[in-house]
Amino acid sequence: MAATDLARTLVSWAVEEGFDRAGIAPLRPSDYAEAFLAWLERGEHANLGYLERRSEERLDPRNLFEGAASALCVAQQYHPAGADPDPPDGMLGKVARYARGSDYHDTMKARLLRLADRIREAYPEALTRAYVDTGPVLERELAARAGIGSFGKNTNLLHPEAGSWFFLGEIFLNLELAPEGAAIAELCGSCTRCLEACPTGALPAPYRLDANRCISYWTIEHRGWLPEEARSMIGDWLFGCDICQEVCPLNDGAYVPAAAEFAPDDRRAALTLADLLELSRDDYVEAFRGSPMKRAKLEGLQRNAAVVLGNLGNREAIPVLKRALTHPESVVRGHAAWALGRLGGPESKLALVEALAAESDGRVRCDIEAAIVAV
Ligand code: B12
Repeated sequence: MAATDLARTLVSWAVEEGFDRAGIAPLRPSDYAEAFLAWLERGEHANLGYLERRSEERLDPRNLFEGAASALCVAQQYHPAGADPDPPDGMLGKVARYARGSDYHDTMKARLLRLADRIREAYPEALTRAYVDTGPVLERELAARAGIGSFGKNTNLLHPEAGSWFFLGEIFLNLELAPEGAAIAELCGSCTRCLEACPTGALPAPYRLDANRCISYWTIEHRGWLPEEARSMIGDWLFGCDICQEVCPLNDGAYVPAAAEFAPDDRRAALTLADLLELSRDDYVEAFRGSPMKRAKLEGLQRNAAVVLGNLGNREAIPVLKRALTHPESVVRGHAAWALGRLGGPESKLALVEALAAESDGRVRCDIEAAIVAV
């Protein structure tokens, strides 16, 4: 079959498999290698050390395996029409839209693997490798080349009708395929809304994100203690952040229907920050089964919940934060102390003084002492 017909066939199979859009990117070295290496050099990847590794594949995907020649790139919409964008404040933290339903890593990977099976059955000479998120590849650049979107100034890939509420994945193939999917022209024009709206200055320049200042990075990827500055930075975000996407004019009304699996899960939508702080491991396993929020682990979510309660300033949270001062995880105790310091008042102070007397972990003691000074 000619390279063009084959490319069209694979794209149509991807859509049949349930992906919203697909295109073909012939493999070649990255056009943005210099920008990527400069980003690493500036340390704007924060503690995401894995991005420093496997550059020969990331910057030239032909090195992924012998004969790798093309990528079948796919997009999957995740913002379901009618989903409540902002939970009411008080005792609820915000969860990025992508993380309210099932884990896209699992559901998209299953679709990609079925698609890869179909390709290999029809073309036994085909070698395939499927990735969603976790491969050593610059997925946005490949998808841009496959006509799935174009880079926005917030670094997200944008589509004129679908905005940026979509995930990316791809199957790398040893088949020579013609490019399929016309490149989408630059869409931002003179707009700089995302750069201005980011409350933490994580977008210091167009097409450049500094993870050290990104709420999404701190709430999802950072393990252990949050530095003092990051605690106030995360505001009311429990997991992830959508601010740079919410303000994008292309996302205004861009509610392309999403697969049902990404609808908010009732088991989690009802959990208040207080519920989360006191969730047992068994209940966590049950409520977060199949959720992308598991990436932060239970103690990470509880750490974030304590911090958000401190940032929300709702004094009704004092009792639950007091109980969290005896939490088995030191990171949760330390952040609960910080939150009590933020909420202030004599009840918080007394609890902190009592906790200090009983606490033996040096790091938690530091947090309690600082909180006592702050109350
Ligand atoms: C590390 C990572 C993060 C990090 C760092 C983000 C970042 N911008 O790099 C953190 C944890 C902060 C993060 C957050 C989010 N992420 Co993320 N993340 C990734 C991951 C694993 C690697 C990204 C990477 O390589 N970054 C390095 C930077 C330098 O590369 P880049 O983002 O591709 O940027 C390119 C441009 O900057 C371009 N460029 C440079 N200069 C110039 C100049 C011009 C003019 C142009 C046009 C381009 C350009 O070159 C770079 C290299 O290709 C990818 C999956 C993957 N393997 O690609 C998902 C991915 C990018 N993330 C995704 C998502 C959904 C998110 C969040 C929306 C989640 C959330 N709601 O909290 C946020 C969005 C934050 C943001 N504005 O980027 C999706 C994006 C889908 C889309 N429509 O774009 C991806 C593709 C995962 C997936 N499979 O769907 N993420």
